[in-house]
Amino acid sequence: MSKTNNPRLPPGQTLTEQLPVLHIGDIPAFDIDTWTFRIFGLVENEIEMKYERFLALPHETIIADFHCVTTWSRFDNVWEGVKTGKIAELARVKPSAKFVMVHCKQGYTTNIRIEEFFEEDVIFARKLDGADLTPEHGFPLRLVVPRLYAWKSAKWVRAVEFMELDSGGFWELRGYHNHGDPWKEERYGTLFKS
Ligand SMILES: Nc1nc2c(c(=O)[nH]1)N[C@H]1C(S)=C(S)[C@@H](COP(=O)(O)O)O[C@H]1N2
Ligand SMILES: [Mo]
Repeated sequence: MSKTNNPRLPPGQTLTEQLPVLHIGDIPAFDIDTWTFRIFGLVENEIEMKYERFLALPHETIIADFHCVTTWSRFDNVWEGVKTGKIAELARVKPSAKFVMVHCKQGYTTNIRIEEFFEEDVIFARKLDGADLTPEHGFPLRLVVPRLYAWKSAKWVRAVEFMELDSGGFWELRGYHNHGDPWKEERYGTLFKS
């Protein structure tokens, strides 16, 4: 790890070369027969797809920096997968939807504002730096939201829920900031502030 004056490094962050592994709980096993990806809530067309169908969706690649609230950042991660806009097309999100809740195997959740969920660089990633995600980095599928702290980049994603009202995810309910913009150092929320 090294400190730099790199303008790409948000305040309080330190650059790391290797992508660290960080999560709560055990790494879930992947079973292609039981794995499903579900889109529900405020949508016209609720979807539950199997892995083969997800693989057949058009894939794209983004290159983005990754900033964890515990102060490490890794630059130029190459993520390949399906952009959130494609998912919305299939599900036909209702105009009343203003927030999403991302649900993972093992119960981890995180909430995101809908306009930020649909930014151009937000992707359900299957690959990192040209190789399939490893189990510890979220195989077979993780969300990547590069403009927010990495706790919003949920690993082992299984469902996305479209909601009208905001609701806290796992870390958002435990003191992390509800929004999490690394450039504004939105690290901790109001729950534990005096
Ligand atoms: N399902 C799940 N996703 C998660 C987490 C978690 O605990 N469970 N931790 C988050 C946090 S805090 C970070 S920093 C990133 C780390 O991703 P990495 O382990 O691939 O570096 O995953 C995020 N996604
Ligand atoms: Mo993190």
